[in-house]
Amino acid sequence: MLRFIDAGESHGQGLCAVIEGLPANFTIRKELIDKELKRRQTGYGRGERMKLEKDQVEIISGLSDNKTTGGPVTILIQNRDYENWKNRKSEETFVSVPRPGHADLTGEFKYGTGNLRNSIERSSARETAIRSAVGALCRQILSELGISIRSKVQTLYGLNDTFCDLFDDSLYEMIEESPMRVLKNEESFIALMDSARDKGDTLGGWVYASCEGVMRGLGSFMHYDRRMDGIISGAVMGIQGVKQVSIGNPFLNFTGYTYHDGIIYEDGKLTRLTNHAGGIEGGITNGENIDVYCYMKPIPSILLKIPSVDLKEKKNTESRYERSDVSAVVPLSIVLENVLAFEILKEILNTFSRDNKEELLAAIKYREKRLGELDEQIINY
Ligand code: EPS
Repeated sequence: MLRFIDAGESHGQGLCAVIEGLPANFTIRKELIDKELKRRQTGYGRGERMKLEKDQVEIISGLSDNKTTGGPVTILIQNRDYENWKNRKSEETFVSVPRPGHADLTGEFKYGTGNLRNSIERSSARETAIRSAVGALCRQILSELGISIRSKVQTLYGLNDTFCDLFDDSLYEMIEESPMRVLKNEESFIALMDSARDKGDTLGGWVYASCEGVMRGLGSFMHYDRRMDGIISGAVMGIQGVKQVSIGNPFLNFTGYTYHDGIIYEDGKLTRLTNHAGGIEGGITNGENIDVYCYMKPIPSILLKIPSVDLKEKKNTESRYERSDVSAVVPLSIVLENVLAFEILKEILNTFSRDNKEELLAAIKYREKRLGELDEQIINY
């Protein structure tokens, strides 16, 4: 079983994760993890914090000669902003007015530490740095299995970008170069972001990720908690600020006739005419790309005032501003890719539980051979 646990606060010393259950003998390159961390930090709509941080990972266990040993891999990311926070007195960081929409108030209901700062620190989306690093490690293994994951921003507030095939390299190059991770309308997206910032407001939006090369047969309908769509959407909902998840494009209207993806037999293979199901049917991957869309709400740290309460003074007041981003849809796109990488690798290892690379590759090949034979038998069916 592949699992990880992470720890760390937004302005504490750093973030760390221990990843357990990785098969041995896969090469892991630190620079590829750092590259993902950099992708997550860049993009339009970020606030002042990203000018301070230069996220890089330290790997302190579980590798030998850059290869997994099968032991737990421990990774660390330092918070540079810690230097600015470590000597702050508790009166300076004390918070008693919750921001509506943030975890400030619900965290206090639950943990009752008497200082909202404690909930703010751990609930912060800063944690997505370490979660992305975990996924970035996993996607190096996925890449050896022929699986790749790409993403883009699909909407910002009411503004839509065009739909496209993320595995069209020339289009994807344009998305990777765009500070909004969009294909068209980049100027309108930037103008919308600027106008929200000028008004002291924030914006939400949809991002889209697609996973190519995922083998048939991951997940199961045998029990509700083994369904691949449930597993993926649960993990994606676990990203800070995410409020909706869809497997397959949620923006299109269908009837049964137009939705369901016709099955055809072509070039010795079973394939689909379309992929409206987003690569999952009956909770099991069908070999088409896994398409995931998710919506992030507008960030709750806004300059505009929203009614709130001073819990210490016990009186009505207005929400308090905390430095933040205008929108995190661009980093969400990268976080989504990496969260998907972990979940897909986890399900591969649930399906083909093996302790080292060679045995894992052989098990996958065996399944593919059997499915290849199944494809062939259809001719004589
Ligand atoms: C966040 C608030 C901001 C973001 C942060 C998430 O941080 P700060 O409070 O230090 O300005 O920049 O995101 C990150 C630090 C990051 O690495 O993504 C929040 O409240 O969730």
